[in-house]
Parts: sequence; structure tokens; C-alpha cells
Amino acid sequence: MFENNRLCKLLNIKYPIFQGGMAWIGTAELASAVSNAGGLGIIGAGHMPPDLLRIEIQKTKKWTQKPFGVNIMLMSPFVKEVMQVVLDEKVPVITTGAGNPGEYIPALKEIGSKVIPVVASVALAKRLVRTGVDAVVAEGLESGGHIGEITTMSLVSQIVDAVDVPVIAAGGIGDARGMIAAFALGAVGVQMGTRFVLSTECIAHENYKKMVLKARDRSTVVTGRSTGHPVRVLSNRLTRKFQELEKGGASVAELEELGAGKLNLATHKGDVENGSVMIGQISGMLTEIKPVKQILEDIVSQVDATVNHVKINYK
Ligand code: TUI
Repeated sequence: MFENNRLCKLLNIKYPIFQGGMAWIGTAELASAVSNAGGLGIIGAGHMPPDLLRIEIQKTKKWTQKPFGVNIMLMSPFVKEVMQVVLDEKVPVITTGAGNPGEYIPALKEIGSKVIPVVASVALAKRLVRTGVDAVVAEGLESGGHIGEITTMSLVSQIVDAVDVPVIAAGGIGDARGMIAAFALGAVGVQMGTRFVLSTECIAHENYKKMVLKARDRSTVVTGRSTGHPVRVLSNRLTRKFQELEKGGASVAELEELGAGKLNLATHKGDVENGSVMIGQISGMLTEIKPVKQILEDIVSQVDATVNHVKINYK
């Protein structure tokens, strides 16, 4: 179905669908399942120490023969060491987030990795395309976790107009309708995180998945705007405490201290009231946990059926 798709050809994958590289839950289990099912599975390095990332990469290589990626979180204290690990391991695709990866691009290109930064602005997309990146993920503020300031609808079209590399749309996409909308905006593929949290293979604690299943359209909030690092999470006891501190004019150091270690508390220990439940706005639409293969096949078959029968209500 996607034989001529630019992204599928660039990466040698069956479906132009990336699994967002989520910290703590974008593990070898999830990444290998997505790659085996025809998408691009991505390990989320987050704040992971380099030795643990190496183990995760080696497990993924054992569990899939297909291309996979690693997402490098540029605010990680281990960013330099983690870059060295992906160079040593010759990871086929590198995505980056939460910063400008410019200085690392030549070394990654040198070993033949495809480099696909996640960007939240036209300016950064243009700057990175000049350094030779292979594609960009345009991520709107509907996404979970660390976000920018522009919606997917506004960002994707503007980045498509500004660059000549393939653009992958991210943020607020969770089904065939979202994927068709991304194509309509000029994207050649999509990246989804939230949809894959609700997969059988995702190792997130069952309390995390249950809370995501219960989410509605307005269940997420953005904390950390005052620190310069806004993060979209489900509203809970932690976010209320954070908002109180922010209102009271707390220092960046105090706010950062409250946030430290809170993602793992939710994803692994299942404390979804005092932990950070990062998730996108599309969680309100999702009602089922499904195997990764079924998630991918349901979406692509519905895209095919809808596009071929022109079920868009434009009249
Ligand atoms: O990176 C993400 N999303 C993330 S990373 C993450 S890990 C984390 N753990 C604990 C606390 C906070 C985060 C969770 N979610 N998405 C990609 C993304 N990058 N979204 C927005 C950006 C971005 C924002 C500003 C990229 C560049 C940028 O500015 C760089 C510049 O120099 O212009």
C-alpha cells in the first residue's frame, strides 16, 4: 500500500508510522513489536544511563531484524555518552527531542544513521535541514511530555512549506482519521506515542494504562511553562501541587525538584496520583488496549478504505 511512500523508501519500512520514543516505556519490548509489525519502533533514551541504553538496543536487535530507532532526549545529563552508544551500536535511525541536535549530526551521518529530529518550530526545522538531516518530525502541542507552543494543524503545513525533506506529523494522532489529516497537511507519515501506550506490549504499569483509558478531552494539563520546559501530563495530585507552587512564584530549582523522578513513579511503580503521567490530548479518544500489530493494521486498513472511497464530508 505504501510502496511509493517517501518515508517507507527512505527507511525501508512497510508503514509510514513511527512509535514515539517515550522515556521509560519506549523499551525494547515496544520498539521491537512496532518494527516487527511494519512501523518504526523507537527506544526512548530519556534520562537513561548509557550502559542501560546499550542493553535496550541489544535486546531490540535480538528481537527484530527490521529497522528501529533510538530517541535521544537532548536535556539528558548523559547526552554525550548516549550519543557514543548509538554510534558504537550503529543504530539505523536516530530521532532527537527537547533541543537542537545540530552539533551531533555530522558524526551520526558519518556512520550512515538516518537522522530525524523532532521539532516544534519552523525556524529549527529550517536550520536542521541545512545541516543535512534526512527528515523531520513536526510535533504539535497536543503531544504528551515535553512540548512546544504550536498546534499540529498549524505546525505541519508551515514546516511542509519551509523544507524539502519528508515531514512526519506528530501530536494528536491516534487513528486513521488523524493519519489522513496528516497526509492532507502534506506530511508523508505520522508518529504516535499515546496510541502505543495503550498496547499490550507497552510495559507501563496497569494503573498508568487505566488512567489513560479513563482520560477525556480536557484531562491533560501543561505544567512547567514558568521553567521554560512545558510538559503535558494527566491532571492529578502532582500537577495540582505543581500549579500551586508555580502560582506562588516558586523558583525553577524548587519546581524542578518537585518533578524529579516522577515519571518512573507513575510508569513503573503505578503511583499515578503523585507521579507524572505524561500523555497526549488524543488519550480522550482511546478506549482499548490492543496488540501493536492490530493497532497498525487497523489504522492502515481504515486509511486505505477511507481514502479509496472518499468518505471525507467536504460538501
Ligand atoms: O522530546 C519530546 N518529548 C518528551 S522528552 C521527555 S523526557 C522528560 N523527562 C522528564 C521531564 C521532562 C521530559 C518527555 N517528552 N518531544 C520532542 C520535542 N522537542 N517537543 C518539543 C521539542 C523542542 C522544543 C524546543 C525541540 C527544540 C526546542 O528548542 C530548541 C532550540 O534550540 O530551538
